[in-house]
This record gives sequence, structure tokens and C-alpha cells, in this order.
Amino acid sequence: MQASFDPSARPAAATVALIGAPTDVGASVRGCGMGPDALRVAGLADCVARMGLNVVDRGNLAGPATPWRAPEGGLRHLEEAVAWNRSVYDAVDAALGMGHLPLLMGGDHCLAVGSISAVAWHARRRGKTLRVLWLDAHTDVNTEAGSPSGNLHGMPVACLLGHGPAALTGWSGTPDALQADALRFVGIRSVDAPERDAIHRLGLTVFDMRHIDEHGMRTAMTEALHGVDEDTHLHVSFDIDCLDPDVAPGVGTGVRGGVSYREMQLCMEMIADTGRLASLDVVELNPALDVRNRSAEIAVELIESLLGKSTLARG
Ligand SMILES: [Mn+2]
Repeated sequence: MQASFDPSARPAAATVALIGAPTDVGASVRGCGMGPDALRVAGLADCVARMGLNVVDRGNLAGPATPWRAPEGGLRHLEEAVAWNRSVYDAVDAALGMGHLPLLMGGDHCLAVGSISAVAWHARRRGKTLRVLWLDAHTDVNTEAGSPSGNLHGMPVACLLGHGPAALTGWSGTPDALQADALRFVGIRSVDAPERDAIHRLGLTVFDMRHIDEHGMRTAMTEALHGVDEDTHLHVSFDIDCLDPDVAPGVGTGVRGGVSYREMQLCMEMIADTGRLASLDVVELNPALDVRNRSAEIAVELIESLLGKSTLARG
């Protein structure tokens, strides 16, 4: 197999717009609302600038407090999650409209509904083919019918595929922001039974930890990126819990047996090599559960690789 390395590959935009969404509205435990500032403290803006890219920090979006109510109709905090996602949609839409690369700093993963709906709208308008890489321990494809908890951070993929609660679907202008064949999961190791049914019924492509164990991250990413070309808008939705909790303990729903630091670096470098990265979510970082901001610092190192820094002296 030929190496895909391209030392000149850059992201698809020259300016990165940092967008903070400080909320844990869809999460199961409190704390990921502090994620944006933990990433700032870990030096995210400087890291982007070191890559030779312009960086604008749009600050933190405002939204409702998390009420920590019990689920209603199988959904927890739906009204508040809709409000946060509306703000995220507008901010990501504005960044894309200016030709910037939006970097959404969560917050929990339910915010990907707003983020990716805006991305899907722009991609369609520009005649781009959307490819979404969902880097996560979980597939987040639950619905109110099957979710054990009602927490919306387990449902964004269902919403984006047009199968979630009505208030969170159809935002990109079509019933589904994403077609099943636009999506690739990487790092999966925790799937609820109704999600397993949905994966098979919808024909979703999952590179789970067993696949990565047996074939390696290089093969998994070669497959996940297959078909990406100059007409692709490549979006990465990076849930920090994709990493093994020994590497990144600052997450609310950590699952043992995750992606190692070096595997994650390779994953990010292979994405960077395509030169098609055009938007990014970094979510589920929970500083309240972290150790001296280590997970945020690791996230920043990985973002640096995603933006084109090679950790090896190649090229
Ligand atoms: Mn997730």
C-alpha cells in the first residue's frame, strides 16, 4: 500500500474560528461545560497560530443553564438543548459563510446536531460531498424510544440521520442532514442494543476497537477516508472519550479499551494528509474529572496534528 503522506497538506481554510459552547445540557454528568476554557488554558489558540493559520476566538456562546431534570418523554433537557444547538448552528454557519474553519469547543456531543446541520447546509449549497468522521467510544445513535437515560449526547447521530426527536431534526433544510454513507465511526466500543439494531438497519460504517486491534489504525483510516477528494467537505466530530481513559481521564463517560495516544496521532495525521479538513467539533472534555488539565493538553496536541503538524521528521 502506498503511503498517503503529503507534507504540504493544509486544512481547507486559512482561518480557524474558535467557538465555545460551555454547556453540559445533553450530558450524563456535570462538568463538560468547562471544556472551552480548559482548551483555551491548554493553549489552543497559540497552537493554531503556530501552524501558520489565522485564529479568531469568537468567545463563548450564551444559553440556558442545565436544569438537571428527569427525562420527559424519553428526552432530557430537550428545550435547553434546542436553544444551545440553535446558537451553535448560527455560529458555525457564520464561520463557514466567512470561509473560516469552525472549531466548535464543547460542551457535550449533542451540540454536533447544530454544528453538522450547518456544515451540511453549506456543503450542499457549494456542491461538496460531505464526509463526517465520528471519533468516539459510542455511536450516539440512540433515540428517545431506545435510550436508557434520555441524555441527548447519546442521540446526535440519530438526529442528523433524520431519526431523532422532531425538534432536533431537519435543521439543514432536508429531513436528514447526513446520509448513512457520509458517516464513518472510529474507536467505537460501547453500543446499546437498540443502537446495534440501528447500525445494521441504517447500514452505518463502524471501525470499532476490534477492527482497529485486528487491522490497525492505518488500515481503518485508509478505509474511513476512502473516496475523499477535492470535492469533499471533511468534518471531524472528535469526542475526547474516543481515547483510552488512561490517556484522557477528563471525560464523563469513559470506556476502557480505547484508542492509544499514538493511534490517535496517526488518525489525526492521516486526516490532515487529505488536506480536506473543513470543520471540527471537540466535545465531551470534562475538566472536573481531569488531572491537571492533561486531557485538554492532549486534545490540543491532537488538534495540532489534525491541522497538519507531523510528529515525525518526514518531508
Ligand atoms: Mn459522543
